[in-house]
Amino acid sequence: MNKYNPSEIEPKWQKKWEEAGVFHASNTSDKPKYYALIEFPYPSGQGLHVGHPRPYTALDVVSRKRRMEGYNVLYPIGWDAFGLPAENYAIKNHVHPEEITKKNIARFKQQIQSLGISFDWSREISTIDPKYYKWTQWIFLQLFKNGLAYKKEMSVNWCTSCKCVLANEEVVNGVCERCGSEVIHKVKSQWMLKITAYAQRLIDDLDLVDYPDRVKTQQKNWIGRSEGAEVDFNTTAGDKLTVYTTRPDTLYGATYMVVSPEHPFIEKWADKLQNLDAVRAYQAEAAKKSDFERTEVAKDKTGVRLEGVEAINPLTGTTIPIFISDYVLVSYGTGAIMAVPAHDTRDWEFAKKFDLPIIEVVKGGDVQKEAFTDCDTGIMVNSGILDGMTVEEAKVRIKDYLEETGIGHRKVNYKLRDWVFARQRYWGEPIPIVHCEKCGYVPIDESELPLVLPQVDSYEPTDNGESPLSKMTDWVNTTCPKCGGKAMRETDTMPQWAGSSWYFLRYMDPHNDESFASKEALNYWHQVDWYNGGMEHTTLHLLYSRFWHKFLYDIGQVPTAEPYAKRTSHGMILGENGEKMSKSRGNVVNPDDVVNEFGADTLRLYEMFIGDFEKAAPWSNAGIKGCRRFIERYWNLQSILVDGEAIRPEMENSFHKAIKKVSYDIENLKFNTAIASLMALMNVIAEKGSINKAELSVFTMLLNPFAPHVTEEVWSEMKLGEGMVTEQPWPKYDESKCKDDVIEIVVQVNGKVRARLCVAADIQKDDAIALAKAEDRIAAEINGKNVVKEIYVPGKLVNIVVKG
Ligand code: ANZ
Ligand code: ZN
Repeated sequence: MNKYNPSEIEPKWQKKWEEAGVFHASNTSDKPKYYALIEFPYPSGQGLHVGHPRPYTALDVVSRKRRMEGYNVLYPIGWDAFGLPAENYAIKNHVHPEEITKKNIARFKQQIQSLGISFDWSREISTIDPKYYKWTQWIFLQLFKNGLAYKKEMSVNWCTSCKCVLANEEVVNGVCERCGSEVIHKVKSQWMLKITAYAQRLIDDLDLVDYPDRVKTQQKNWIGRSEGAEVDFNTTAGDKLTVYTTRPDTLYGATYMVVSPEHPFIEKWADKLQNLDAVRAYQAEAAKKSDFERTEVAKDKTGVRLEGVEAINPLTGTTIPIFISDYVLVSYGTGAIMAVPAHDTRDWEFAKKFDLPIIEVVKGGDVQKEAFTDCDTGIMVNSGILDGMTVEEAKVRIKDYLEETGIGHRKVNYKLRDWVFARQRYWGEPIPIVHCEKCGYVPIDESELPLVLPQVDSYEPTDNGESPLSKMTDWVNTTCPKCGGKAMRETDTMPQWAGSSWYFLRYMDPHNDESFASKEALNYWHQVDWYNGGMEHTTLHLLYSRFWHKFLYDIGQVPTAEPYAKRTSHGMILGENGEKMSKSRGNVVNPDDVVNEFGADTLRLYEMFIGDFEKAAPWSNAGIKGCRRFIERYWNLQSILVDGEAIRPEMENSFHKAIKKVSYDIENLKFNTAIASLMALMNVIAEKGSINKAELSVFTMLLNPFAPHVTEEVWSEMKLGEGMVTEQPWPKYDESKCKDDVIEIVVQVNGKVRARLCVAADIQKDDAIALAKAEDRIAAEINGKNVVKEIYVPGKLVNIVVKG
């Protein structure tokens, strides 16, 4: 027997698998299909991180097990390769983003291949490949043709450092998610995708999928459905000011109104406003703030009263003032509110500051001292037709009343905003639209796709916020596909999230030039069966891709309403100190170093053993050494191998239990306890001092999904069977052989628990009772008493009934 040498056997088996094509999925197979998916990586300049192999190995374990169970498995990989980091790096180092991206992909590929993940490399895709983004552009055109892509002047998040528009999701705590710089508002004409048209279905269809509760909850909160009413307030300017409220029951307590600084009525009313300068100054201040800053509850309330225009409470007839304040957002509801200081905290603080009346309309708090908000069970007061009702009753009554009188109507609102689908940057998919003075926005002919991203000399963002493509006048100036007149190409590019919104479909048929995937391939693969990815993508990629998929479903392009049947999420791998790995903390572990020192099998085994898959786990060098030792113990089984075509009787229980446990645990994300049960089995074998061929073959098959290289080597060296381990059927267990050999039973005296005993699982009644009576505590308890009854419930308890 040779010494265990992973650096020799690992590349050897990787080559053999690739040559034999054992991980290539077939689009025409009689086997049942299984589609496992991990989030394809963004090939960053840092190379692979030890966090990457955690999900890759987990679904590799599942995929390898599925193949052994007889499935035709699709487990693909590709590159999410457009985006800012490469572009920023390119600008800094004066290399073309394409060049640096391709270099990064090559490095990532080599690193991932060294791990022996059973990806089907023949289906590798890259979002920057024109053959791929042809179809990203094609889907965009279908969205446009169906009225779901539109251009709109709007206030957008603008990163002062990236000089780029950001989606709401990319603004975290008021700063740019990527660079940490301040985010301000800027008005720009933007391409938008109408994801809001799918808001309700994105909530409802969560019932169709198997996602963790925390993922479903986050998506629902992000979509933010609320039920309320829109109410019209007459104003002295003549226009009706419409508000959205979730509490129309508090209408009698509305003592003033607030419009957002961007509300269009301010322009409309400009000539009526006596303090226009102060209003304008306030608008300018507000434009500098992020939504996050503006709506923070703790923030000091500011605002300016609109002098010259007033509103009338439609129920009380009272004249009430109108303010502008930045705590009301232009992008939610109608951009205007009725303020009820007695029952809303922000309104209360504002009212105190500006000395506005506070009228209690729900009994129960002391509204002069603080807002009484937790009032769902309260009784209405000072509320005319609503007096004496519960809040719940009042909500229904007032909505009916608003509708009867035409003052307002029921309304459902969503927090979800339409998706800003454009960046003023170079490194992205060109948007295949031209602008013609006569015809407006016109899609380019589908036969002209892909619209290839032109080579440019300078890919720096421009200071005026236009895309670098705008400087390429030759490319920009074109003819209108509709009227043949002069037209200009759109120069913004698509956001990072475009390519990842449908990539899982491309894997089904990655080389198709006629369509994004053939109908046959789509019908065959149907849907992703198991998708694992990071929690940080819950409200971004996961929501976006569900939206695109639903759209494709609606236009008859895909067979299912939902893209992913099941979703799971892994925890992060932290540094040894329990902190996030980062260069600045100096705690980054490079997977290449681990592979070189210990081998890929050890890294894989350790990544699966490190802890609860769904939770964050700190890296540990001691832990990795332990995993390496375990693999060596497995390797050394070759030296105690004896003949034998069947598992020996005295080993049956241990082996069948291990098969059952590993099988169950893999399906339930309990990779760590699956490995622990193999370690326990190893101890049983060590105690026995030998292992026979049948036993080693089962052990090898169970360990194979975790440590595929070393198991193939032992399988072939010890001639355990035909072909590769990968091609063997997954071991089956016999339930009757899984019984625990020792069980714990309870011993009662007169029905009260007095002792617990470990007994043989198949113990007979007489023996169980004899053992129970012999136990010290029981013997003392029944000593000198009259035993009137002895009961044995098999596998559970002995009860001794005594008298005297
Ligand atoms: C009166 C009222 C009384 C309100 C009360 C609340 C409590 P959700 O549940 O998040 O949908 N609102 C409406 N539009 C707004 C905007 N553009 N910017 C800031 N706030 C806005 O919240 C709906 C509530 O948030 C609405 O109901 C409105 O205040 C406020 F005791 O109206 B409410
Ligand atoms: Zn035209």
